[in-house]
Amino acid sequence: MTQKKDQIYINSGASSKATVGSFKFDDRVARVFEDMISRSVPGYSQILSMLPTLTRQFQFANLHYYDLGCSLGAAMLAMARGLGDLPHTLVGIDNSASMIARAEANLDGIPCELIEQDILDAQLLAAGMVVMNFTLQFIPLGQRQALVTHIYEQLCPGGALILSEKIKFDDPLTHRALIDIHHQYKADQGYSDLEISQKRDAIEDVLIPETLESHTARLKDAGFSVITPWVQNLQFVSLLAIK
Ligand code: GEK
Repeated sequence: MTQKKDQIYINSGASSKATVGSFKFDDRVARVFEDMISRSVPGYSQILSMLPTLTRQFQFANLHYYDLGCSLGAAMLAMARGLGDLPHTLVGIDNSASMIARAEANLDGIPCELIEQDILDAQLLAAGMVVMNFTLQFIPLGQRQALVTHIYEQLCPGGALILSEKIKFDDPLTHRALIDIHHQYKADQGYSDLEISQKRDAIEDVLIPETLESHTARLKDAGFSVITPWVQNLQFVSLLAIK
């Protein structure tokens, strides 16, 4: 993949919340997304590096392996590595045309399907594993349970959902402490204070985090029998849910 530097909020020219505008997964973002997510989400590369191992653990022949909100296809590449020679259908879905176009180039030569579609409209087929790596957080709150339940219904017994999310904390001191450390992390990655605050303003209406307890309760309601965080780095958590 190509690594172009995220300078979106250096060049935005905006000086206030009203002028920053809402965050969109458009071509400007897709072009720099790899750099943006790795400098913004501590633990992102750790999750990707473990995905081949997790995928090997949930191998079921002739089933679908989904990446919902696949962006540039990074998780699909990792899943393909884990699937090896197993007969399977690897599917990535994203509603950003720019992301899908770039994912197609990144996954050139890997047998898979890439679909430009809202994951809320997706009719999933029988699946061995579903990855939602930092995507559910962009789905309206009222539609999250139906989506997670649909995933559960399409997974085979023993199949897994890997759900990575930015979470919030009920305790205001914990919440504040982790936000402050995360801002320090972004500053350490080279983002200026202005870039950090403009990105926060742009994304706050579109990325709606929930507590770990809410995610766990939703997965339980869907029917998952094993539900456990397997990675946490600050407020970025990945959950393993097994049917
Ligand atoms: C990775 N998983 O690199 N339907 C389809 N796609 C959507 C929807 C929707 N309703 N809403 C948002 N997206 C990736 C990273 S990024 C995470 C995922 C982030 C897509 C959106 O277009 C974007 O590509 C992705 O979900 C979220 O492992 O930016 O924090």
